[in-house]
Amino acid sequence: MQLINGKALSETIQEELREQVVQILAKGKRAPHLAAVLVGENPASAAYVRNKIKACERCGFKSTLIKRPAEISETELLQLIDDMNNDNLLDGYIVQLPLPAHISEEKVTLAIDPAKDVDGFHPYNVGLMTIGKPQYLPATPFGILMMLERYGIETSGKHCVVVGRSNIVGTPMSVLMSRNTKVGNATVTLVHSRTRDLKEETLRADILIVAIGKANFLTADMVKEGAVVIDVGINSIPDANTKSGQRLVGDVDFELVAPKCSFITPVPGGVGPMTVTGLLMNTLKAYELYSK
Ligand code: L34
Repeated sequence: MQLINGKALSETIQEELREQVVQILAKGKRAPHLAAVLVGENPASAAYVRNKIKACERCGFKSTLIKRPAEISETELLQLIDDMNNDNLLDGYIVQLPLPAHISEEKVTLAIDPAKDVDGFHPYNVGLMTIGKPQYLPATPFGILMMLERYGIETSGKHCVVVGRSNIVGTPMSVLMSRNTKVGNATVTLVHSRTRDLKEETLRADILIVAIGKANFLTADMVKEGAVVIDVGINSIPDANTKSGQRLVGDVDFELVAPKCSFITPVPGGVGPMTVTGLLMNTLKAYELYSK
């Protein structure tokens, strides 16, 4: 069993990004600039956004954190988005999800200029990805592709089972793994809450990508010997032995699943840091494509 170290790989790729920024600055140009909008006080969202801002600093990107109270109106948020769309010195931005219930995530996503949509969530970018002409890949699937590539994990002809059909992970992941690309060419099965015999499907997987949001959902009896397991879940569970009284776990019962795997990602330190790195890659691409 080999651990896929997302944290270390992130550091390597972020170092490469930093070198590219050094080259940009040496030409007398400005640094790439990412903004992140954080609405409300969700501690998990705050932690993720903090990691994004810290990564920008490490790579020499300019970053702007825009905090707004949970009570912000939809109109005010849409106005902020309009301002960011018109800011020529801002290459890309994200609006961290989830948003408070009174704000339509769909309206917000549609308001983002696709050129600045470094999350890759706008339907225009989803469409480009789906037809194999991607502009920005959604950061988590992008991060997973980079992991598979850099760890030399063969995907062509393999049976990939994706667990979960969210717009930001499961659905795009299933599309990307089936495309005719370097990391791709897999035969993909997408399973979800209505799948009749989930275990029968997961047991057939050479590559299992689990993004369902339930702690310890994937147990050892659901995994084929030698499978590659990518754990996208990030769940906080009570743990009396930690200072905070909580601990992060994925969707995979890591203890018992890991011994069966050829490769497995840990939580934390697996997919999460790669999501952050995917976002930075997209921001540099936005800069290269559209900065004047
Ligand atoms: N708009 N909303 C938007 N874009 C995104 O790409 C996200 N996502 C998901 C939630 N909402 C979003 C993230 O940023 C999930 N996500 C995310 C990003 C980073 C990390 C986890 C999830 C991460 O850094 N995880 C660390 C541990 C973090 C901690 O200590 O709490 C890890 O090692 O897994």
